[in-house]
Amino acid sequence: MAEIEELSACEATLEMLRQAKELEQETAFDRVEQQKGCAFGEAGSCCRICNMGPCRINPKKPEESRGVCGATMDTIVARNFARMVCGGASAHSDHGRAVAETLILAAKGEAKDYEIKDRIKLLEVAADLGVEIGDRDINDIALEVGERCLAMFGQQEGELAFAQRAPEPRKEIWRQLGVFPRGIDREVVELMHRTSIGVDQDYENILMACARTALADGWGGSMVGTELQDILFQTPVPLESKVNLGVLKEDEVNIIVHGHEPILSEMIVLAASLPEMQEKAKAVGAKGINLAGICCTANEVLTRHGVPIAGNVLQQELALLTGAVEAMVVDVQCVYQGIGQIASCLHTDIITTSPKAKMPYARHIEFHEDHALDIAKEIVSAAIENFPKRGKVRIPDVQESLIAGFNHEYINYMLGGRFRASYRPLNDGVIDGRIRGVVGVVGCNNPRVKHDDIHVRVVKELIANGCLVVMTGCAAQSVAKAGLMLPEVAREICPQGLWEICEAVGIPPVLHCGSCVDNSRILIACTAMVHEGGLGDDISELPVAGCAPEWMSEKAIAIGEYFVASGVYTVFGVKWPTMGSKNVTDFLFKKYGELFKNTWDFEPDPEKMVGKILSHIDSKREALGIMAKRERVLFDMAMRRELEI
Ligand code: XCC
Ligand code: SF4
Repeated sequence: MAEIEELSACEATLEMLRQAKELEQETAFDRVEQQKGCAFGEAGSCCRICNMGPCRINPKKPEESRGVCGATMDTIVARNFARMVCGGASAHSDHGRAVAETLILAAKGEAKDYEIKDRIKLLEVAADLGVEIGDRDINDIALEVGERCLAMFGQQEGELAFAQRAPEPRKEIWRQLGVFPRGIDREVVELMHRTSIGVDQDYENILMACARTALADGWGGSMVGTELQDILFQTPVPLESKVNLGVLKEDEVNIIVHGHEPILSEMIVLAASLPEMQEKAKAVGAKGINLAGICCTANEVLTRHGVPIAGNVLQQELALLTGAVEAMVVDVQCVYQGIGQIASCLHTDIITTSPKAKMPYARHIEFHEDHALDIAKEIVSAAIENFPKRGKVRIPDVQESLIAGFNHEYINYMLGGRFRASYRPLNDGVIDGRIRGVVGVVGCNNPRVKHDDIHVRVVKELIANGCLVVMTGCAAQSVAKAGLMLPEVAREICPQGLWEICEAVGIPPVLHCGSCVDNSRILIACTAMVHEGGLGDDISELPVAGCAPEWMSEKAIAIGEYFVASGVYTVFGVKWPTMGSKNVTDFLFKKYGELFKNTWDFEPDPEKMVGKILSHIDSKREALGIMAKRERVLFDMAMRRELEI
C-alpha cells in the first residue's frame, strides 16, 4: 500500500487507516491496490451483454476488431455509457418512487407515523402540478400530489410535469431534439432495451437517448424525491452541526445511519430521541444515544435535524474500526459490502432494512412504512443491547463545525426577505462581478485519487477566484471537514466582492445543499436565476458550471448527463469511461455543445479543472456583456432603474 499519508487529506481518515493496519483489517484503500483495472474496462470497450462475448476491442487499434456480433468500438462504448446512465437514473428514481408511495400512505392515514410537515411546499408543488387547491383538506391535496408523482413513473407519453419548470428555450431544445422525457421508468427501460444485443447500433442515437433518460432522472425521479421529502419531512433551513469521525461518543450508544432514503432515517431520529429509548440506553450503562450519519442519508438528517455526519463514503469502514459503533443501519446505495466483514470481527451490528438490499454478515430488520416507528424502536433497541459488548474503542479526536441546509427556497427568502422573495441580489452580484460565477461541486469519493484532497483543492481555488460554490453528496462532506462551510474559515480565502455578498446575506461562500437527489435543487436554482433576469434566457447562458472531482457511482454519470442536457457545462475528474472511442467522446465533449449549448468535459487535475471552469464562466460573462468590472454602486442603480421601467 502507498504511504498512508498519501491516501487522504482527512486527519481522522489517516488515523483510522493506521488503526486498520494495526488490526490487520482490510479496507477499500487496500483493495484498490489489488484491483489494478484493465485497459479494456477503462476504455469502455469491454462488452458482455450477450453470451457470444465477452468481446473486447483494443483501444490502441479500435479499427482492427469488432465484437462477435459485429459491434464497433463506438457502439460498445456508447452502450456501456448508456447503461451507466440507466443505473444511476434507476437508483435516484426508485428512491423518488419510495417517497411518493410514503406520501400517499401518509395522506391516506395508513402510515400514521408520517405527516405533512411542510404545507407551504405542498401547496407550491400542487400548484406546479395543476392540482386543485381551493379549500380542500391538506391530506386530499397531498394524496393527489403523491398520486400524480407516482404516475410520472409509469407515464408512457407526453412530457414530464416537473420538466415543465425548466426555462422555455430549454424545453424548446428538448422538443426539437426529441429528448423531452416522457415517463421516468419508460426512459430507463427503453434505453436498457436499446443497448441490448442487436438493437441500437448508432452511437449518436444512443447518446441522445442518454440525455432523455438522464433528464427523466433530474427533472423526474430525483425531483420527485427532493420535493416530496420536503413535504413529508420539512424543507431544510440553515443550521449548525458537526462533521467527521470525532462526532462518535465514547460514553454513548452510537448508531450510524447510512444509505440514502430519509423515510427510514427520519424514524430512527425520532425513535432515538424518545425518553423510553434514552432510559434503555442508561440502563445498559450508556449516557445516552448518539446518532450520526454517513453518505447521503447523513446529508438528509443533517439538513433537517442537525444530526452530525460521521464521514463520507470512504469512511464507512473506518467508522466501524473505531470499535464504538453499536449499529450501522443501512438501506440502499453506496453501502460497501466490506462493512459486513469488518463488523463480523466487532460487536457492531450491520442492520439492513430494505427488502431490496440484503447482505452477508448483516442482520435484517425489514422496514415498513405502516408501522415505521415501532420498527425504528426495534432497531434502536438492538443497538442499545450491543453497548455492553463493546471492546476497545479508538475514536479520532477530529471534528469540524459546519453550516448546512441551503436550497432554492432559502436562497430566495434570505435574499429577498419574507415578503419579497427574490434572486435579484444574487443576479446583481453576478452581473456586477462580485460573484464571478456559481459552481456546483458534487459527487463521491474514490480511492483511485487522494480522498477529499481534490474536492478541497477545487473548492478553495473556486472561492479564491470569486465563485459561489454549491455542494451536495459526499463532496459536500469533504469540504465541510476542511472547515470551509464556516463563514469565518472560508473568509480567509474569499475575495472582497464575494465576501461582501456573503456577509450581507449571512452565508458562507460554500453552500451545503443536501444529498445527491437534491442536485435537483440546483436545477431549480439555475432556473430561478434565469427567470430573475439579466443573465440570459436559458440555463446555458448563465456563468455557471458543475463538476464531480472524485466521482465513482453510476449515479454521478446520470447527474452529469442531466446537467449537461439542461445546459450546464460539467467537468468530471478521476477517469473518463468513454476514452476508448474518440467518436463517442467527441460527441459528448463537442457535439453536445451544438445540441445542448454546453458540454461534458474531463480533467483529473484539480488546478486544471478549476482553470477550465473559470474560462468557461468568463466566456459566458463575455457573451452576456458583463465581463468588465464596473463601478458597482452606479451599475446597480442603473440596472435597477432599467428593470423597473
Ligand atoms: Fe454515494 Fe450519495 Fe456518491 Fe456519496 S456522493 S458516494 S453516490 S453517497 Ni451521492
Ligand atoms: Fe460481443 Fe456483440 Fe455480444 Fe457484446 S453484444 S458481447 S460485442 S457479441
